[in-house]
Amino acid sequence: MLALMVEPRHDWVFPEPLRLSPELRAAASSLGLGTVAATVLARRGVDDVASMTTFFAPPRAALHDPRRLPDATILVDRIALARDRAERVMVFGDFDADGLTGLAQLVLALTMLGVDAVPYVPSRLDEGHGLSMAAVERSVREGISLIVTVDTGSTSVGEVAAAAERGIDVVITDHHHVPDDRPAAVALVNPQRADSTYPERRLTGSGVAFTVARLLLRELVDAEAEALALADLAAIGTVSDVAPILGENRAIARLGIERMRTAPRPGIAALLARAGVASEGLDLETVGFVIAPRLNAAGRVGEALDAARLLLAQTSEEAAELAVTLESANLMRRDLMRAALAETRQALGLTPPGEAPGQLELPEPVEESVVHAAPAAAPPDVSKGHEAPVSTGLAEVRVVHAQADPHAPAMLAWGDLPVGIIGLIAGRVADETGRPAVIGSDLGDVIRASCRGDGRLDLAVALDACSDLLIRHGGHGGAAGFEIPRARWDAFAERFLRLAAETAPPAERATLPVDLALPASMVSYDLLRELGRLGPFGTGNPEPLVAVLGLTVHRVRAANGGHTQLVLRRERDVLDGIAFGWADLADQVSEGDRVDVVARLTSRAFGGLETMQLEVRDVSASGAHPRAAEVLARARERSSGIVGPELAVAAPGAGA
Ligand SMILES: [Mn+2]
Repeated sequence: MLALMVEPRHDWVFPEPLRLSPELRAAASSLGLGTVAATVLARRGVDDVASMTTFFAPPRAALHDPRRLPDATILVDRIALARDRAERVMVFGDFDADGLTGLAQLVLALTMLGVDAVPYVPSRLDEGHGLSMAAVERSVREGISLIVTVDTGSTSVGEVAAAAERGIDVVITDHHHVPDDRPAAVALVNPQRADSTYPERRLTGSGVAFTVARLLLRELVDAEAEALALADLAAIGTVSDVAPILGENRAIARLGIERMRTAPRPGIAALLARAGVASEGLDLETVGFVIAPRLNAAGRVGEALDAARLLLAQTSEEAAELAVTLESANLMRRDLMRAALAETRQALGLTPPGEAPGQLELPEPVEESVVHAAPAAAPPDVSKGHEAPVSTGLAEVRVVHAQADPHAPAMLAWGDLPVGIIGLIAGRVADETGRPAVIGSDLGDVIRASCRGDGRLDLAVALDACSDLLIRHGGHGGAAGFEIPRARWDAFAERFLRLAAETAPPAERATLPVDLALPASMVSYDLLRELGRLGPFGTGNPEPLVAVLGLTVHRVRAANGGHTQLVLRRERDVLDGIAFGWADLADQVSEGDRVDVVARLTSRAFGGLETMQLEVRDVSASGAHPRAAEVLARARERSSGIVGPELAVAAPGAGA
């Protein structure tokens, strides 16, 4: 008799049964893909023969014609002119990983064209987002007559005008929202333009830069293949900006991974070596957890130009030196985050969460800036005058003011927190509490704040409703930012809390969408391999989660590093399982318990043997899910031939 039953940590959401058309099943089969994997793919929108064929075709086939970019012809002509006139050209890239990798691509492409390209990365603390006046002034001093922006500039009306007054042309390449009042740039290359006919609107700044590089090298020297070798950089920016890895972004990711695995450029090789990661098995998770945070860290602690130099490095000696700088920037950023987060948690009255040592760091959330998203461009010098020394010394991290109620409908705090990490802190607090979080950095008379949502309160709407209190604001439903006079913070907090309280209360348990639900007997190496073909996995195309039903705990033990190791028995054999960062699990299940698990299927090579492992995300008593019986019954009917496999929630991985 079971005294205690293990409680799942999430509400599992099983997929609805899906019937694949005979054509789609035939297409999948001819691609060597079974019905189960094809069903997962179809649920992700790859549900007709053409898109499935493209999905598995060589990635180059999914790249669009770069001449369809808005202002493509003007751009090509202006760069040709710069080359013919031997002009100096500044490539102005934003300071995050997307901007830096985009900048590196355009500097490399222009250099290949014989253009004198000067990289410029603005200071996050002093210059903020957008083309900066400091860059315009430097162009004047250094005889630069053309500025090409990357990942920024679509709202830089004043700066572009100021550049024009000084005889400097500006070409903008960007992927951010384009306001009605556009800057008067020579070209505005942005697939987000209302009149853009470019087929892919989800490119990031580095994706646009990649497409621009393809355009220039193809039109001016007929060497588009050279541009394809820049895909590693475009892939890093794409992952870092949390763009969906679908469509052209998926093609970029595939090309980029291939490049980084087989022939990483010196900077990437050095960065991976410093981090102790081998390039051979690199995937998008490596990019998101190892590469992008290190590039972003450089910007957050004021060393972004070093990150750009690293990406541009031509020798491994130069790269190794710069990788050391970046690694220490990353450590500094990590310490800073840790201290700031601990301080913020305490101020908010939150209990520290169960530490999960050994667990990989969470990926960095998207950084949405005020200026990026501001619907109307704010006057360029709004933030002048309060360039308070945002210290990176740990002693300076201090929360001045917070709602010290852990049950409040929203989490709000501000203090001496570096601007570079407030978005990260807000993201963590929102994740942890399931409530919207607003974290502000004290800039003197003004507080600059980052907000992260809870999936219910629309932050863009909420900030609009507070706009009379704010200096400026912008962003989306899930992530936003603003600036506010310090004196108005309390009024803002009161109104924001009321708005948050009006939205639905948080659900008791978070939901866990499951891609497949199947009896344990159907877990196989074939299934593992087929699901693996749906990668690379990332945002928009996550690694499939499988509900494996009908297992018996054969062995369970707490492992080092706060993990739990399991041996799970099915009919004739056992499956290995590991629950990372879930130490309590060892106390919640006992040998002999009948359980269902949600896991991703992985394999490890061990002494030359491949072993399958279930990376367990959740566990429940077997059969507790309301649809578990239905899944098992359907599988039984199927094996007795009553129901065709296409009707099933899950079907055997037979390709034929
Ligand atoms: Mn970007």
